[in-house]
Amino acid sequence: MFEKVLIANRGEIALRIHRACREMGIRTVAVHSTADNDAMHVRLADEAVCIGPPSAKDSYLNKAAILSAATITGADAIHPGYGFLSENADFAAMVEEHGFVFIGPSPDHIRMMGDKITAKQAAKGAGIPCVPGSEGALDTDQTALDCAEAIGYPVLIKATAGGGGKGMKVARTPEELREAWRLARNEAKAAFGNPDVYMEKYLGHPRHIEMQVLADNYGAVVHLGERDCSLQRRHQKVLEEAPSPALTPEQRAQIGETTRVAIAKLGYRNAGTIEYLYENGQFYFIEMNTRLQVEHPVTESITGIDLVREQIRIAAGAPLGYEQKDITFQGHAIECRVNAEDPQTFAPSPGRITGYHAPGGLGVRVDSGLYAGYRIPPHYDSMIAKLIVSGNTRAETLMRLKRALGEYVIDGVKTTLPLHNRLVGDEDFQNGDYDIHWLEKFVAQHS
Ligand code: MV4
Repeated sequence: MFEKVLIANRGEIALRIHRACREMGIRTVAVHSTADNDAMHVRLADEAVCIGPPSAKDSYLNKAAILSAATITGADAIHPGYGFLSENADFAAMVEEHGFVFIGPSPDHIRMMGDKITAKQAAKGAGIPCVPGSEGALDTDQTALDCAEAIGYPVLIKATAGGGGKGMKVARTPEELREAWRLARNEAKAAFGNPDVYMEKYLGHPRHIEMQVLADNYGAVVHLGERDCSLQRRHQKVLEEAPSPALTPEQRAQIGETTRVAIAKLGYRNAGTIEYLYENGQFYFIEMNTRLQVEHPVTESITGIDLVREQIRIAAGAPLGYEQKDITFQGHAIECRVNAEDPQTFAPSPGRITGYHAPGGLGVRVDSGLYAGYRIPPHYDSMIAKLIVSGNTRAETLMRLKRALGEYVIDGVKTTLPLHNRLVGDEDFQNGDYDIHWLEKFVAQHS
């Protein structure tokens, strides 16, 4: 096992990784920008190295500074968390070239899944159901028109270097498609330096359901069920739950087994998430995330498996040690992302936390680096806490969530807690009756 792990991240996820390391008897190295001198992840770690000024590109994205910090502290391995360098194949390769272990998949798998066309081709080849669409990139507008004719309108143009919704265009007619193809290519070129776009049949009202997998270095793979992440605003997830209110145990077992077998075929290792759109009882692959995800705690809640510990064990060369039949799902879990934002306009609200009280009690988990007196820097993502609530049933979880939200006090900055309070009181939400567009309408109604 590793003796020392460098955590190449900040905020709640740096704390989350530190906690897993501490329980495993592994020492931790925090890295931080000058804006994070007083951050909780720096205080808790065994050692801390300042790697640059506030701007992420000069600190948390500074590959050379992070590798230097690993060298001078004698770390064995680097955990990238989520965001920042977590899905940067070049960084993963550099980590290995410098003699450290990257706690994640191989650089080749990160690269394959980072390009949405190669990701989809790989998924399809491994037996994962995909959205009908173009074979690869659409190099001319005539290719696009022919493809749309074959699959039927409406269609969606997506950037191969995209993901997260950037550079997507819907087209309902050939005229719209010519324009969408041109615009999407220009946007993709400007945003990612790669103009390649591909096409999919546009699904009008899907849910966003993702499957969690764990794979060791010896071909063993398990799935840990799904998370329903349909509640998003502008491609930012707001609340996630496991299991999905839309699936039966049989549907879960079926898509889970298809996913598990495919991940084994791809020779993937470590933790991963396969994102699907789910509509009319059918699953359609859209992307794969090759990192730990923000919403991983809801899966931990219903499976009892510590995903970060498993990532570290796998990276250290340990076998999984259990099989699919050993994985059981118990109860329900919901995660609320708490952002330092105006709950109406979603404008960022950084600043000093003047008062802080986190909820507690049975089935309540708060992952956050907040404390009274902490100053939230303006340079990074606005997510400041995750409230994860679990119960034996969805109904019990909802009651407990309402109770926990009522206890949560964060003074000094605006937060999205009032949005969550409204959400848990909504009838559609209580019935699990929502798709990927539902939250945008909910937010519009309440502004
Ligand atoms: C789609 C889609 C409808 N049809 N693909 C948005 C982000 C990226 N991960 C994929 N996205 C979508 N792909 C087809 N063929 C609708 C979306 C989409 C979406 C997906 C998941 C969660 C929220 C969303 C909000 C708007 C659009």
